[in-house]
Amino acid sequence: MRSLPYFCRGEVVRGFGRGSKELGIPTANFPDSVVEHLPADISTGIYYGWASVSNGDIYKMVMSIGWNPYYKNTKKSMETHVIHKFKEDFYGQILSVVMVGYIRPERSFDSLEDLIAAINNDIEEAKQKLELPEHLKLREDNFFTTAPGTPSTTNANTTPTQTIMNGH
Ligand code: ADP
Ligand code: RBF
Ligand code: MG
Repeated sequence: MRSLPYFCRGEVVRGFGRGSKELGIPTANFPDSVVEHLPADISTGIYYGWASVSNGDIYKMVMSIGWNPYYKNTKKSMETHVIHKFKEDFYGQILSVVMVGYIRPERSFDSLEDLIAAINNDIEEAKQKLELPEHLKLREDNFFTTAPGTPSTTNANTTPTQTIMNGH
């Protein structure tokens, strides 16, 4: 995938409300505008990388892009699980991510337990891979230090062209 690493940011919107949080794996969903801007060579599937909320700390993340075959969604989504325990929800805030590597395609599972086990494996793989020097380097990218905060009508920084961006 030529487009990796892929940098993007956008507002955190409400997702399918399936209670992923109750399963211990909340996923912050990006709006359609961000999903629609993905380059053609970023295929659906599971990715790992770095993420930060507003101008906060940078954490490891795993992301699922696609139609969630287990749930047979009709809408393509891009959902990020940040590998960190947050005290509060952050709907409406700007999530900045850099996708650095691909883990696997999306697939269906026989049970919810199997889906959760697969996601937990993805998290372990992400934690390991992100320790590689080439990946640790991206954590230091200026992209994160210049992240805009909460969207506001008076802040020119949060116009769509700047909240949605690609590092290439
Ligand atoms: P939804 O269906 O609205 O996406 P989820 O159950 O997936 O609901 O929960 C996602 C929300 O949980 C995020 O939008 C965010 O506000 C919050 N959240 C709390 N901790 C995390 C985390 N570690 N990673 C992602 N989102 C988190
Ligand atoms: N959904 C699927 O249907 N198939 C998958 O293979 C799949 N893999 C995922 C991997 C990760 C790392 C994450 C964060 C989500 C994944 N999902 C997948 C999406 C999942 O179904 C969604 O977040 C649910 O809302 C969890 O209950
Ligand atoms: Mg979600």
